[in-house]
Amino acid sequence: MKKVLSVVLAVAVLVAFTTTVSLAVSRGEAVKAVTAPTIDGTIDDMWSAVPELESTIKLFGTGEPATGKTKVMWDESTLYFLTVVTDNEISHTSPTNWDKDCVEYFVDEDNSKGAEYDSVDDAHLRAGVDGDPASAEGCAFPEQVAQGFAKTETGYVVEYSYKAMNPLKEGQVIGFDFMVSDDQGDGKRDTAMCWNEDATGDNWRDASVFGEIELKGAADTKGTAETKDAAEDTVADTGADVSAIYAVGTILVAAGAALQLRRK
Ligand SMILES: [Ca+2]
Ligand SMILES: [Ca+2]
Ligand SMILES: [Ca+2]
Ligand SMILES: [Ca+2]
Repeated sequence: MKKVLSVVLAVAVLVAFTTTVSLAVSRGEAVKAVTAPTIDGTIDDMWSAVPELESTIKLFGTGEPATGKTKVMWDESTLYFLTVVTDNEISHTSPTNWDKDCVEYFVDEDNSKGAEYDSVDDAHLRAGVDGDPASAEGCAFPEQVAQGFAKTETGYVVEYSYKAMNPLKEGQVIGFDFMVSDDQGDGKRDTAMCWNEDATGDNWRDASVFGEIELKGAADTKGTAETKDAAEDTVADTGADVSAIYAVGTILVAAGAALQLRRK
């Protein structure tokens, strides 16, 4: 009986471990830009070497949301974002920024994860659509940002640059998230989709809920081999996959414990 009890306890501890160790912060990679992309809404060739981050986390809303895929590049002074959005109706009729179609970027350069924006290097950046001006909080504006926009058959493309508050360097991990908001035309936001698994809807005021991206070196000039690895790493690094690995590990250990019990 004692043995049964200790095995049950061991399994319970492992299950608890699995739950608490789940790493829900999304992690991705940015590629160093050898030359700066042109911020005009036309996708430069160099973007093809950058892994995608997808907005899979629905913060609120019902129905089919607008979704986006974002790529990040960087150099010593600047972060560059490219977001390809699927949105069947472009709308920026509302007088309030957050009720319009838009892409928002959230940056915490030193990844300090403050529960409030730190007034040092945290920024909330908003790219408007179809001539709607960009806006930004937590940084100087408009000197630090530039925005390009283009409509596509399935939505739109945003290209965006943000001049960093401090010099950026390879290997640096910055706090980051992006959000795609969608209005279907009545001037009220319908859905919002984020990249970071831990997103709470507070990313406009709380830098502790951002994901993380690592500033990697320039892409392999010969082709996509290095890029492919980077993309696979990005997927492997998400919290969901880490949780899955721990869950499988727990099942294996629990199965081992049961076997041990049967043997005794
Ligand atoms: Ca461009
Ligand atoms: Ca829309
Ligand atoms: Ca910070
Ligand atoms: Ca609406």
